[in-house]
Amino acid sequence: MAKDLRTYLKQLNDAEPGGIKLVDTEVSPRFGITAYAAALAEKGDYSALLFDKVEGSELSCVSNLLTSYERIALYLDCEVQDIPRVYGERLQKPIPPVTVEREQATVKEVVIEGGDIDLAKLPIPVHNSLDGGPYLSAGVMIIRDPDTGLINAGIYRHHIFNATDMGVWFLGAHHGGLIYQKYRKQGKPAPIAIAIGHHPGFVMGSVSRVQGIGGEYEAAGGLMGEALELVQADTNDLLVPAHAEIILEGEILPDADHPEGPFGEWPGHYLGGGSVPTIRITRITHRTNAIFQDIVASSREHLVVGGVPRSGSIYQTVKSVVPSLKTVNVPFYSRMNCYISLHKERDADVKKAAFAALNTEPENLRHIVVVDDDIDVFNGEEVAWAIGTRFDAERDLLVIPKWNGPGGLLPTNWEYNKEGKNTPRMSSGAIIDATKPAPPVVFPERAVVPRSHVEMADLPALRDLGDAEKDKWL
Ligand SMILES: Cc1cc2nc3c(=O)[nH]c(=O)nc-3n(C[C@H](O)[C@H](O)[C@H](O)COP(=O)(O)O)c2cc1C
Ligand SMILES: [Mn+2]
Repeated sequence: MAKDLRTYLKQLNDAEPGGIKLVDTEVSPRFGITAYAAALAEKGDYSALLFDKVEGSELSCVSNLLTSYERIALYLDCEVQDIPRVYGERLQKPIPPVTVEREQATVKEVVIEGGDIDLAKLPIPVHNSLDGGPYLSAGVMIIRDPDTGLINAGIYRHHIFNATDMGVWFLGAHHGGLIYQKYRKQGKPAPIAIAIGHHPGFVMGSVSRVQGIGGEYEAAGGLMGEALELVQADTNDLLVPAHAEIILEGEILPDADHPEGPFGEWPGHYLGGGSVPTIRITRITHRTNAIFQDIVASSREHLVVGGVPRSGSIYQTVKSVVPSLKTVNVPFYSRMNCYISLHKERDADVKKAAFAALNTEPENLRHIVVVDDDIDVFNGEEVAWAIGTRFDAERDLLVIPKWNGPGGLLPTNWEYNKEGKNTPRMSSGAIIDATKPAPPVVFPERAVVPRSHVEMADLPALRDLGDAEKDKWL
């Protein structure tokens, strides 16, 4: 059976019993879905949520699915520490997709066309209090480059305008926007499809940094460990994932720009917006009992889904410059940071590694922290400890003025004033060298209890204080 959202849900349910929670009371798509995730997050609980009854829709909705590194490690079949290496290696071994007949394509089980199309019947949430409306936040938009014929895929936010129309917001040099501009220059509509709900390897393949236009289907195959099955779209010449939960087909209109936003974005503020092109949906196909997949843009899930692919690419480039690299982490709690651990052989290793990382992800990275290989970069406390103990700002801080921007989604890339008019600006990058000096300099040893003795501690024998002890001491 081909891998899809459902095979992953089963894998997760088996590996992490209780990791998927069912909400079978009716919720409103307006804040009702995000309210559950927010209430759980306040308790430090990031369970996946399956909403069975969303007001106004017959479909269910899954949210909060990919909220932890463990859930990524599950489908990559590796340890958390090894995610960047394994992810990078899988991207280096892309697997070409295969095409199946319509009869085999589960996404064609239900077809909605013409006047029956109504986006309000999909459980598309309004996420945060000031959002301008419902947003499709985890749809993978597929578009063909008219010059080369190559198919490109990526996730772009879609503000729902009415029953058939939605916006599309492209950042900077993302291929989706570059391809759309080619159609627009010719005054032609751009045929597109949007896939909603699939295996995490497909979702993350589509947001991986693949060189050149196209290649995301192949990257998805590499991550899934099998060829992605595609099927011919009904209304245009695109090939779309045959086992997505839902496919929207339509076109980006060349001459119907529309205001969009506000929208709570991954840096946790309302960012982006302005006038964007309109997509008109002309057909919907979906599986029986389709599960709509949502990723709350301002939540941990977005940061895991967006950050892990970057860690994979950064691992590959840094490793080629500094072979003694141990691992890297673009942490889910601050995706503008990147933590790199390495076995320092010479002092120059630090800056070589940091610049390689910055150049792999120039859009979002601002702060590179380099630590020694005794520091676990997946543990923010350890990284903070290394900064506190091995970093001297005067000597070990390198500021790179005007590194990011201008504008975009980083709040620091804007100048704010009391009139409320924002002007795009550049903001700086920084390299924080929190490593010990390179050999032969001798630095104090880290204080630890001998490992062999830690392992001898008889933990199962521990018990609470009994009456005898209470009488004795309390
Ligand atoms: C949940 C999620 C939402 C995203 N939203 C947007 C978006 O609104 N606009 C955008 O340009 N990129 C967005 N991205 C990033 C792109 O999908 C990503 O950089 C992708 O690799 C771009 O592919 P492309 O260069 O082929 O267009 C998002 C990523 C994730 C994980
Ligand atoms: Mn691309």
